[in-house]
Amino acid sequence: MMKMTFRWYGDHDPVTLDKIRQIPGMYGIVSSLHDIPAGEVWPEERIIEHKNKIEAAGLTFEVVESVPVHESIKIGAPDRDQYIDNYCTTLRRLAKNGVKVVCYNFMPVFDWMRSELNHKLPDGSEALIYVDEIAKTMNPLVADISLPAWENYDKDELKALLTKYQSVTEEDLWNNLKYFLEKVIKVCDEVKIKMAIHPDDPPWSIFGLPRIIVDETNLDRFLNLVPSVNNGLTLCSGSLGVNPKNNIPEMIRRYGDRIHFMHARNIKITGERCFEEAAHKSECGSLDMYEIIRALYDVGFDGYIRPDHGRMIWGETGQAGYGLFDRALGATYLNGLYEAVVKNNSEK
Ligand code: CS2
Ligand code: MN
Repeated sequence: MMKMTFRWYGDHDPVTLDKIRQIPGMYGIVSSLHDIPAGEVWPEERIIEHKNKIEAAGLTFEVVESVPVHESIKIGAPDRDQYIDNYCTTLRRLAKNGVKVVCYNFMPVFDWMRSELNHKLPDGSEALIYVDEIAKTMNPLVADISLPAWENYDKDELKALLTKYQSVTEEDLWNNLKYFLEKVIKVCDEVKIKMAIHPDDPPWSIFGLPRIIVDETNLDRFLNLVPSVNNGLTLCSGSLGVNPKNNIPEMIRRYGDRIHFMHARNIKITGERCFEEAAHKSECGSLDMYEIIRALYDVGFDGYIRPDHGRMIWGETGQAGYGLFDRALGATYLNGLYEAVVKNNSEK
Protein backbone atom coordinates (compact mmCIF):
# COMPACT_ATOMS: atom_id res chain seq x y z
CA MET A 1 0.00 0.00 0.00
CA MET A 2 1.51 3.30 -0.99
CA LYS A 3 1.42 6.06 1.61
CA MET A 4 0.16 9.48 0.54
CA THR A 5 2.12 12.41 1.94
CA PHE A 6 2.27 16.18 1.57
CA ARG A 7 5.15 18.59 1.86
CA TRP A 8 4.96 21.09 4.70
CA TYR A 9 7.49 23.89 5.14
CA GLY A 10 7.04 24.34 8.88
CA ASP A 11 5.48 27.04 11.02
CA HIS A 12 5.85 29.75 8.37
CA ASP A 13 4.02 27.73 5.74
CA PRO A 14 0.63 29.30 4.99
CA VAL A 15 -0.51 25.78 4.13
CA THR A 16 -1.00 24.65 7.72
CA LEU A 17 -1.09 21.15 9.14
CA ASP A 18 -4.75 21.69 10.01
CA LYS A 19 -5.48 22.23 6.34
CA ILE A 20 -3.36 19.35 5.15
CA ARG A 21 -5.06 16.88 7.48
CA GLN A 22 -8.39 17.59 5.77
CA ILE A 23 -7.17 16.26 2.42
CA PRO A 24 -8.72 12.79 2.17
CA GLY A 25 -6.36 9.86 2.59
CA MET A 26 -3.40 11.84 3.91
CA TYR A 27 -0.97 9.57 5.75
CA GLY A 28 1.87 11.87 6.60
CA ILE A 29 4.01 14.94 6.24
CA VAL A 30 7.26 15.35 4.38
CA SER A 31 9.29 18.11 5.93
CA SER A 32 12.65 19.53 6.92
CA LEU A 33 14.20 21.97 9.37
CA HIS A 34 14.77 24.72 6.84
CA ASP A 35 16.48 27.18 9.15
CA ILE A 36 19.40 24.86 9.86
CA PRO A 37 22.20 25.55 7.38
CA ALA A 38 23.48 22.69 5.23
CA GLY A 39 26.25 20.85 7.02
CA GLU A 40 25.12 21.47 10.59
CA VAL A 41 23.90 18.72 12.89
CA TRP A 42 20.16 18.86 13.57
CA PRO A 43 19.51 19.32 17.29
CA GLU A 44 17.50 16.39 18.61
CA GLU A 45 15.04 18.61 20.49
CA ARG A 46 14.16 20.36 17.23
CA ILE A 47 13.47 17.03 15.55
CA ILE A 48 11.23 15.98 18.43
CA GLU A 49 9.41 19.29 18.44
CA HIS A 50 8.74 19.01 14.70
CA LYS A 51 7.53 15.44 15.03
CA ASN A 52 5.23 16.32 17.92
CA LYS A 53 3.58 19.15 15.99
CA ILE A 54 2.95 16.90 13.03
CA GLU A 55 1.63 14.04 15.13
CA ALA A 56 -0.64 16.39 17.07
CA ALA A 57 -2.34 17.07 13.73
CA GLY A 58 -2.96 13.35 13.29
CA LEU A 59 -0.23 12.91 10.69
CA THR A 60 3.06 10.98 10.64
CA PHE A 61 6.60 12.29 10.21
CA GLU A 62 8.49 9.48 8.51
CA VAL A 63 10.03 11.28 5.55
CA VAL A 64 12.50 14.15 5.60
CA GLU A 65 12.89 16.27 2.48
CA SER A 66 15.67 17.19 2.61
CA VAL A 67 18.75 16.87 4.70
CA PRO A 68 20.85 19.08 2.41
CA VAL A 69 24.36 18.02 1.46
CA HIS A 70 27.05 20.62 2.16
CA GLU A 71 28.79 21.95 -0.95
CA SER A 72 32.19 20.84 0.39
CA ILE A 73 30.98 17.25 0.08
CA LYS A 74 29.92 17.76 -3.53
CA ILE A 75 33.15 19.57 -4.37
CA GLY A 76 35.26 17.02 -2.52
CA ALA A 77 36.95 19.73 -0.43
CA PRO A 78 39.38 18.82 2.38
CA ASP A 79 36.83 19.68 5.08
CA ARG A 80 34.20 17.26 3.76
CA ASP A 81 34.74 14.55 6.39
CA GLN A 82 33.45 16.78 9.15
CA TYR A 83 30.31 17.51 7.17
CA ILE A 84 29.78 13.85 6.39
CA ASP A 85 30.13 13.00 10.09
CA ASN A 86 27.56 15.68 10.87
CA TYR A 87 25.25 14.24 8.26
CA CYS A 88 25.55 10.79 9.84
CA THR A 89 24.79 12.18 13.29
CA THR A 90 21.64 13.81 11.93
CA LEU A 91 20.62 10.51 10.32
CA ARG A 92 21.05 8.67 13.62
CA ARG A 93 18.89 11.20 15.41
CA LEU A 94 16.21 11.06 12.74
CA ALA A 95 16.12 7.26 12.84
CA LYS A 96 15.80 7.32 16.60
CA ASN A 97 12.74 9.52 16.23
CA GLY A 98 10.90 7.43 13.69
CA VAL A 99 12.09 8.84 10.37
CA LYS A 100 12.35 6.11 7.73
CA VAL A 101 13.27 7.90 4.50
CA VAL A 102 15.61 10.81 3.86
CA CYS A 103 15.42 12.63 0.54
CA TYR A 104 18.41 14.67 -0.64
CA ASN A 105 19.98 15.78 -3.88
CA PHE A 106 23.46 16.12 -5.28
CA MET A 107 22.97 19.14 -7.54
CA PRO A 108 25.86 21.63 -7.37
CA VAL A 109 24.80 24.98 -5.81
CA PHE A 110 21.32 25.24 -7.29
CA ASP A 111 18.29 23.05 -6.71
CA TRP A 112 15.43 23.16 -9.21
CA MET A 113 15.48 25.89 -11.80
CA ARG A 114 12.77 27.58 -13.85
CA SER A 115 12.80 30.55 -16.19
CA GLU A 116 9.47 31.90 -14.95
CA LEU A 117 7.55 31.27 -11.74
CA ASN A 118 4.12 32.61 -12.53
CA HIS A 119 3.38 32.04 -16.12
CA LYS A 120 -0.32 32.63 -16.89
CA LEU A 121 -1.98 29.67 -18.56
CA PRO A 122 -5.08 30.04 -20.75
CA ASP A 123 -7.37 28.92 -17.91
CA GLY A 124 -6.11 31.74 -15.67
CA SER A 125 -3.96 29.56 -13.43
CA GLU A 126 -0.27 30.26 -12.96
CA ALA A 127 2.48 27.74 -13.48
CA LEU A 128 6.23 27.38 -13.26
CA ILE A 129 7.80 27.05 -16.66
CA TYR A 130 11.21 26.45 -18.17
CA VAL A 131 12.33 27.80 -21.51
CA ASP A 132 15.93 26.91 -22.26
CA GLU A 133 16.64 30.01 -24.38
CA ILE A 134 15.63 32.22 -21.49
CA ALA A 135 17.29 30.10 -18.82
CA LYS A 136 20.57 30.36 -20.72
CA THR A 137 20.48 34.15 -20.54
CA MET A 138 19.94 34.18 -16.78
CA ASN A 139 23.01 34.78 -14.71
CA PRO A 140 22.59 34.37 -10.96
CA LEU A 141 25.72 36.44 -10.38
CA VAL A 142 24.22 39.45 -12.09
CA ALA A 143 20.46 39.20 -12.21
CA ASP A 144 18.28 39.41 -9.18
CA ILE A 145 16.97 35.88 -9.34
CA SER A 146 16.46 33.51 -6.54
CA LEU A 147 14.19 30.49 -6.43
CA PRO A 148 12.42 28.99 -3.44
CA ALA A 149 14.60 25.90 -3.35
CA TRP A 150 17.88 27.84 -3.53
CA GLU A 151 20.06 28.61 -0.57
CA ASN A 152 20.25 32.32 0.16
CA TYR A 153 23.77 33.15 -0.88
CA ASP A 154 24.79 36.73 -1.34
CA LYS A 155 26.53 37.51 -4.63
CA ASP A 156 30.05 37.31 -3.18
CA GLU A 157 29.46 33.95 -1.55
CA LEU A 158 27.92 32.67 -4.72
CA LYS A 159 30.85 33.86 -6.77
CA ALA A 160 33.32 32.16 -4.45
CA LEU A 161 31.34 28.95 -4.58
CA LEU A 162 31.06 28.93 -8.36
CA THR A 163 34.79 29.51 -8.60
CA LYS A 164 35.39 26.41 -6.51
CA TYR A 165 33.28 24.42 -8.93
CA GLN A 166 35.26 25.50 -11.96
CA SER A 167 37.52 22.47 -11.79
CA VAL A 168 34.84 19.97 -10.74
CA THR A 169 34.00 17.64 -13.62
CA GLU A 170 31.14 15.16 -13.87
CA GLU A 171 33.55 12.37 -12.98
CA ASP A 172 34.66 14.28 -9.89
CA LEU A 173 31.04 14.65 -8.87
CA TRP A 174 30.54 10.89 -9.25
CA ASN A 175 33.61 10.20 -7.13
CA ASN A 176 32.49 12.63 -4.46
CA LEU A 177 29.03 11.12 -4.39
CA LYS A 178 30.49 7.65 -3.97
CA TYR A 179 32.75 8.83 -1.18
CA PHE A 180 29.75 10.36 0.60
CA LEU A 181 27.53 7.33 0.12
CA GLU A 182 30.08 4.82 1.29
CA LYS A 183 30.12 6.48 4.69
CA VAL A 184 26.48 7.41 4.92
CA ILE A 185 24.91 4.15 3.74
CA LYS A 186 26.90 2.23 6.34
CA VAL A 187 25.08 4.25 8.99
CA CYS A 188 21.76 3.78 7.20
CA ASP A 189 22.23 0.02 7.14
CA GLU A 190 22.79 0.15 10.87
CA VAL A 191 19.94 2.46 11.89
CA LYS A 192 17.51 1.47 9.11
CA ILE A 193 17.13 4.67 7.18
CA LYS A 194 16.50 4.67 3.48
CA MET A 195 18.31 7.36 1.52
CA ALA A 196 16.43 8.55 -1.55
CA ILE A 197 18.32 10.79 -3.97
CA HIS A 198 16.22 13.30 -5.86
CA PRO A 199 17.01 13.58 -9.56
CA ASP A 200 18.40 16.80 -10.96
CA ASP A 201 15.73 19.23 -12.06
CA PRO A 202 15.91 19.91 -14.93
CA PRO A 203 17.98 16.83 -15.80
CA TRP A 204 20.71 18.68 -17.67
CA SER A 205 23.55 21.03 -16.83
CA ILE A 206 22.63 24.59 -15.86
CA PHE A 207 24.96 27.58 -15.48
CA GLY A 208 27.79 25.34 -16.69
CA LEU A 209 27.65 23.17 -13.55
CA PRO A 210 27.73 19.39 -13.82
CA ARG A 211 24.54 17.41 -13.20
CA ILE A 212 24.59 13.62 -13.10
CA ILE A 213 21.31 12.26 -11.73
CA VAL A 214 19.55 12.69 -15.03
CA ASP A 215 18.66 9.48 -16.89
CA GLU A 216 18.53 5.69 -16.79
CA THR A 217 22.20 5.14 -17.62
CA ASN A 218 23.20 7.36 -14.73
CA LEU A 219 20.58 6.01 -12.32
CA ASP A 220 21.95 2.52 -12.98
CA ARG A 221 25.42 3.78 -12.26
CA PHE A 222 24.21 5.55 -9.14
CA LEU A 223 22.55 2.46 -7.68
CA ASN A 224 25.70 0.45 -8.27
CA LEU A 225 27.91 2.93 -6.42
CA VAL A 226 26.73 1.28 -3.21
CA PRO A 227 24.54 -1.78 -3.73
CA SER A 228 22.58 -1.60 -0.45
CA VAL A 229 18.79 -1.27 -0.71
CA ASN A 230 19.16 1.78 1.54
CA ASN A 231 20.92 3.54 -1.29
CA GLY A 232 17.77 4.36 -3.20
CA LEU A 233 15.78 6.85 -5.17
CA THR A 234 13.21 9.56 -4.98
CA LEU A 235 11.62 8.99 -8.35
CA CYS A 236 10.42 12.44 -9.38
CA SER A 237 8.29 12.04 -12.50
CA GLY A 238 8.32 15.75 -13.25
CA SER A 239 12.08 16.18 -12.98
CA LEU A 240 13.07 13.16 -15.06
CA GLY A 241 10.02 13.34 -17.31
CA VAL A 242 10.95 16.58 -19.06
CA ASN A 243 13.46 14.55 -21.04
CA PRO A 244 11.22 12.54 -23.39
CA LYS A 245 13.80 9.72 -23.41
CA ASN A 246 13.10 9.05 -19.75
CA ASN A 247 10.18 6.63 -19.62
CA ILE A 248 8.88 6.90 -16.06
CA PRO A 249 6.71 3.74 -15.87
CA GLU A 250 9.63 1.76 -17.30
CA MET A 251 11.98 3.23 -14.72
CA ILE A 252 9.58 2.30 -11.92
CA ARG A 253 9.51 -1.29 -13.14
CA ARG A 254 13.29 -1.33 -13.48
CA TYR A 255 14.14 0.16 -10.09
CA GLY A 256 11.33 -1.41 -8.02
CA ASP A 257 12.38 -1.78 -4.42
CA ARG A 258 15.11 0.83 -4.73
CA ILE A 259 12.39 3.50 -4.99
CA HIS A 260 11.58 4.73 -1.50
CA PHE A 261 9.82 7.95 -2.30
CA MET A 262 7.76 8.95 -5.29
CA HIS A 263 7.16 12.51 -6.48
CA ALA A 264 4.23 12.26 -8.83
CA ARG A 265 3.58 15.28 -10.99
CA ASN A 266 2.84 15.92 -14.59
CA ILE A 267 4.68 18.26 -16.94
CA LYS A 268 3.92 19.38 -20.45
CA ILE A 269 6.85 19.34 -22.83
CA THR A 270 6.46 22.43 -25.01
CA GLY A 271 9.64 22.15 -27.08
CA GLU A 272 13.24 21.01 -26.92
CA ARG A 273 14.29 21.60 -23.32
CA CYS A 274 11.10 23.57 -22.68
CA PHE A 275 8.26 22.63 -20.39
CA GLU A 276 5.37 23.84 -18.28
CA GLU A 277 4.30 22.41 -14.97
CA ALA A 278 0.85 21.08 -15.77
CA ALA A 279 -1.98 19.96 -13.52
CA HIS A 280 -1.50 16.38 -12.33
CA LYS A 281 -4.13 14.79 -14.60
CA SER A 282 -2.66 12.81 -17.53
CA GLU A 283 -4.47 14.70 -20.28
CA CYS A 284 -3.10 18.02 -18.98
CA GLY A 285 0.50 17.13 -19.70
CA SER A 286 2.95 14.76 -21.38
CA LEU A 287 3.05 12.00 -18.76
CA ASP A 288 0.61 9.13 -18.39
CA MET A 289 -0.13 9.27 -14.67
CA TYR A 290 -2.30 6.16 -14.82
CA GLU A 291 0.62 4.13 -16.17
CA ILE A 292 2.85 5.55 -13.45
CA ILE A 293 0.48 4.48 -10.68
CA ARG A 294 -0.08 1.11 -12.34
CA ALA A 295 3.67 0.50 -12.49
CA LEU A 296 3.96 1.40 -8.80
CA TYR A 297 1.21 -1.06 -7.97
CA ASP A 298 2.79 -3.78 -10.11
CA VAL A 299 6.17 -3.52 -8.40
CA GLY A 300 4.47 -3.67 -5.00
CA PHE A 301 5.46 -0.14 -4.06
CA ASP A 302 4.73 0.40 -0.38
CA GLY A 303 6.75 3.56 0.08
CA TYR A 304 5.79 7.20 0.28
CA ILE A 305 4.32 9.26 -2.52
CA ARG A 306 3.45 12.92 -2.73
CA PRO A 307 1.97 15.28 -5.24
CA ASP A 308 4.75 17.59 -6.35
CA HIS A 309 4.59 21.19 -7.53
CA GLY A 310 1.14 22.55 -8.20
CA ARG A 311 -0.10 25.54 -10.12
CA MET A 312 -1.55 28.53 -8.35
CA ILE A 313 -5.32 28.37 -8.77
CA TRP A 314 -8.43 30.03 -7.32
CA GLY A 315 -6.46 33.17 -6.55
CA GLU A 316 -4.14 31.47 -4.09
CA THR A 317 -0.78 33.13 -3.52
CA GLY A 318 2.22 31.73 -1.70
CA GLN A 319 5.39 29.81 -2.28
CA ALA A 320 5.79 29.00 -5.97
CA GLY A 321 4.83 25.39 -6.60
CA TYR A 322 3.67 24.80 -3.05
CA GLY A 323 0.17 26.15 -2.68
CA LEU A 324 -2.58 24.06 -1.13
CA PHE A 325 -5.28 23.78 -3.76
CA ASP A 326 -3.63 22.29 -6.80
CA ARG A 327 -1.50 19.92 -4.76
CA ALA A 328 -4.59 18.76 -2.86
CA LEU A 329 -6.32 18.09 -6.18
CA GLY A 330 -3.20 16.19 -7.21
CA ALA A 331 -3.23 14.02 -4.09
CA THR A 332 -6.89 13.20 -4.58
CA TYR A 333 -6.38 12.36 -8.22
CA LEU A 334 -3.42 10.08 -7.44
CA ASN A 335 -5.43 8.35 -4.70
CA GLY A 336 -8.26 7.85 -7.19
CA LEU A 337 -5.97 6.29 -9.75
CA TYR A 338 -4.53 4.01 -7.10
CA GLU A 339 -7.94 2.86 -5.88
CA ALA A 340 -8.94 2.07 -9.46
CA VAL A 341 -5.76 0.09 -10.12
CA VAL A 342 -6.14 -1.89 -6.88
CA LYS A 343 -9.78 -2.74 -7.61
CA ASN A 344 -9.05 -3.62 -11.20
CA ASN A 345 -6.47 -6.11 -10.07
CA SER A 346 -8.51 -7.69 -7.32
CA GLU A 347 -11.45 -8.33 -9.66
CA LYS A 348 -9.34 -10.39 -12.03
C1 CS2 B 1 11.67 19.41 -4.83
C2 CS2 B 1 13.15 19.62 -4.72
O1 CS2 B 1 10.56 21.39 -4.79
C3 CS2 B 1 11.02 20.49 -5.45
O2 CS2 B 1 10.94 20.35 -6.64
O3 CS2 B 1 11.35 18.28 -5.56
O4 CS2 B 1 13.45 20.90 -4.32
C4 CS2 B 1 13.63 18.63 -3.73
O5 CS2 B 1 13.05 18.91 -2.50
C5 CS2 B 1 15.08 18.59 -3.51
O6 CS2 B 1 15.77 18.61 -4.68
C6 CS2 B 1 15.41 17.33 -2.75
O7 CS2 B 1 16.62 17.46 -2.15
MN1 MN C 1 10.41 16.42 -7.04
